[in-house]
Amino acid sequence: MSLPPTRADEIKRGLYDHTLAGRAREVKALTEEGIALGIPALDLLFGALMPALQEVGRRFESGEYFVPEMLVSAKAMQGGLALLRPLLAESDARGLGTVLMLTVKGDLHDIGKNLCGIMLEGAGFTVVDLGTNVSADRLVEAVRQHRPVIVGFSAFLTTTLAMFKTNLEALAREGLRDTVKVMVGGAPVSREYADQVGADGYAPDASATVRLAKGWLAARGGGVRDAGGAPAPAVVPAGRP
Ligand code: B12
Repeated sequence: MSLPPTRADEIKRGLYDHTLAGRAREVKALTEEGIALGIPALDLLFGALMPALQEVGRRFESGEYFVPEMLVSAKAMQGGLALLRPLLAESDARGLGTVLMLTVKGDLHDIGKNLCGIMLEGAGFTVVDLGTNVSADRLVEAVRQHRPVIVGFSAFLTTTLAMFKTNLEALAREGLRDTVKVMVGGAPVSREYADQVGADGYAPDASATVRLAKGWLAARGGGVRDAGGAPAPAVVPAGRP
């Protein structure tokens, strides 16, 4: 005999369905209710919002959904994510250093990057988010300005993956490559591809991103500098997560 669904189950089911249908108002209301009821933010995210977006991707691939459907679903999901953000990023510490995050030029996908940013903030990093469609010139300028310890490139299109290499080359040309660790990610990215373009690390999801970033700090003795502070210590060779 199965138990009747609890309100928490109904909320998660509703979040999934409404995200899939792109109903932003309903997603916002249910996320608020879920938070008020004490459903863990990670449960709302990984138990409802993310699976819905995965299903959107599946439907797009099979021709059931087109760009407009994908867009309204993504917007609805992001409305929920914005409400969860303060809970996911709750942290007393902010001293681990600055991570610069961006989606590469030509690419507008930012949900995965945003999620990584939120989790990095939660882990104690200061995150500077440059947004989407970021050129190599803008990256170089931002590295000079913010002096991050880590830079993260996100790409979701096979056609924009090549920008990882463009960005890495720009950093090298400007003498900045050895001042930062570079991590890459996004749906079509693999560890092999990350190695091939010369990134220092790859992570398949936000938790692995945090592990990777923290692992790099640990590997260099936890020593970090403040954003805008003294020059970065030499980059140490890093293992993959
Ligand atoms: C939502 C969505 C959109 C939205 C994006 C809205 C937004 N603000 O992001 C909109 C509607 C704008 C869109 C547009 C397009 N899209 Co789109 N989109 C998607 C969809 C459904 C979901 C992507 C997503 O956000 N997933 C959720 C996140 C959380 O995914 P995730 O991979 O789990 O994220 C984790 C990791 O990737 C990692 N990670 C991510 N970034 C980083 C960065 C670093 C540094 C690290 C370490 C880790 C890391 O951590 C994340 C968190 O855990 C995917 C389908 C899919 N399966 O990916 C298609 C998809 C990516 N899109 C696709 C396509 C084709 C397009 C369009 C070209 C469609 C068109 N004809 O116009 C345009 C391109 C626009 C552009 N120039 O960028 C294809 C790409 C195919 C390919 N191989 O190139 C996909 C795969 C759909 C498909 N199955 O065909 N899209």
